[in-house]
Amino acid sequence: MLAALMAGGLEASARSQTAAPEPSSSTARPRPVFPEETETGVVSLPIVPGAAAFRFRHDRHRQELLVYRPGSTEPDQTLRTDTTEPAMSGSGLSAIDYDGDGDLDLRVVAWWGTGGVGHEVFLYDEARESFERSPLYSGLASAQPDGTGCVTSGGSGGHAGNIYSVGYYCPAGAVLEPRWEERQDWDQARGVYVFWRKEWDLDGRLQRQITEHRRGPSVLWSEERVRSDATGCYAVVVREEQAGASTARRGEPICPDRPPAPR
Ligand SMILES: [Ca+2]
Repeated sequence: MLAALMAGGLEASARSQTAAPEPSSSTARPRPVFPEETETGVVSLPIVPGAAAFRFRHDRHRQELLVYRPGSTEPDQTLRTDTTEPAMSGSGLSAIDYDGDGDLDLRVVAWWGTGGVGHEVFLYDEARESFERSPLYSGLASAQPDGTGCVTSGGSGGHAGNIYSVGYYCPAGAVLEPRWEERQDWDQARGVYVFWRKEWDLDGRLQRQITEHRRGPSVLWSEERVRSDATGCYAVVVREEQAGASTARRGEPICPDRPPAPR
């Protein structure tokens, strides 16, 4: 599922005709902090709010990120940075709170292109005063943490942003689980963009699924499936646009004979 993200625009999502569920927290979305580049290559970043800044030196050639705790003159930690491309500018290093614990975490640009930008992410562990690579958040396309540990992630695959995939993901143990995902592809045979949106509940059950055939600003055809908690079945409504008139009809309900397999 995450692989799809790599191929597929956050900006495109903003044009979506369906509203995304808001994160449960009212916390303001964190913003990345970029260090001031220096001639020596040693840069400072605040990690723990109110405390002295850490210093870092990223050697892209050796793929090493040296970490200096406040007051240290020698590196306290060496992190491996598996980066395949040069940063767009500077060291490629910045800090943002991924996991929502209030401390900033490190990220290093690992790849970038028209599909977005991917980072190697290192979470700060305040108890250990050290950083650890996060397999959970590393490599996601254009991930934007929302301050709760969840991230929006996705990328554009072309057609001026009309081909894209984007989703909202939250940690569940060792994986990120989707809360919603959207995707739009071009269907050459029909000459339409096909748009999908799926929404899951907190137990991982698919609650709602929308499929649309879009041409320009018009939705020519759509199908919406909504799950009933009482029956476990999905009510189906199909809408069609023909000769300027819109029709809607109920389809046969879809009743999975067993609950969806855990993802
Ligand atoms: Ca953090």
